[in-house]
Amino acid sequence: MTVSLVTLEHQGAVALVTLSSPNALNPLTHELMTALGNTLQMLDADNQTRAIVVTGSARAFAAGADIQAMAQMTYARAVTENFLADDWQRVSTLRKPVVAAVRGYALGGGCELAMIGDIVVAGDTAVFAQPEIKLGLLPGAGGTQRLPRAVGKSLAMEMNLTGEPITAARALAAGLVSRVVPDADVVNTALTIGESIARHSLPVLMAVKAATSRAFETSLAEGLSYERSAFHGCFALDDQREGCVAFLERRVPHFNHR
Ligand code: DAK
Repeated sequence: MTVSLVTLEHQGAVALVTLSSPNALNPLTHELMTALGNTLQMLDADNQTRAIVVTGSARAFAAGADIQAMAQMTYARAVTENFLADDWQRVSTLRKPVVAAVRGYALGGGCELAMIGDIVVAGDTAVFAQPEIKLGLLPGAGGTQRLPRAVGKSLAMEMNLTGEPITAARALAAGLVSRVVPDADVVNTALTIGESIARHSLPVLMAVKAATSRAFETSLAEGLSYERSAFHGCFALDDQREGCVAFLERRVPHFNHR
């Protein structure tokens, strides 16, 4: 029997990708990460898709990397096989906007996968943690890098050094998530955000994502320079003219994504 580890649905220009491991905790096995990477890379290349929502089960967005596999791992193999690196590279290099819709546990790699989302929506019972320290490990996919950028040094250090979880309410206050809604509304809220994104011009959406992401990767002067170039570049697009003219004509713009 072939089990589909990832399910894909389309709602207009928004794709909904659901981690569907037989274990509802969605441990991020190599097989699951391969299926997720394949799906996300395909959507990133698909002209009809302008926003991607990633979610898990009602019990867990994901409970982290596969501890079974890590229990067997050696240093030599981790280094020579570049353990986990390729799987994660493929899910973290998307150019289209990604909304993570988190219900239940987002632990370790699950929290890091949520942070790959450009926007994170959480259910009110969601739990975020970087519990790797309890396994004799440190976070490996952004817990020491994206997390402090999202929540600041003190809370990131507390999470990484204690491994203890934070609630959705605390994640909201810290800036890890953009909204907290009832668990039952998480996916629909993320899809609504996705639809609101997908109304816009695809090349401009990609430019916004790239430029905003720069804010976490470079100096202010470099980031502002990048932003200005990207802004000037918009004047090469039909969609820029259409957007401005539609505003002046008091009508909805019809973007052609070029
Ligand atoms: N991996 C494998 N199996 C897992 C798992 C995981 N992460 N989480 C849970 N399971 C399995 C359990 O072993 C158990 O299996 P059976 O005994 O039934 O065969 C089953 O799922 C149910 O789990 P529990 O019995 O523990 O369920 P509870 O409701 O009592 O607890 C829990 C739920 C989510 C609180 C608990 O299972 C838990 O604490 N899970 C582990 C969470 C964790 O420590 N996650 C961090 C893993 S380290 C990197 C990229 C990524 C990473 C590193 C590097 N690179 C790009 C280099 C990421 C690292 C990590 O995520």
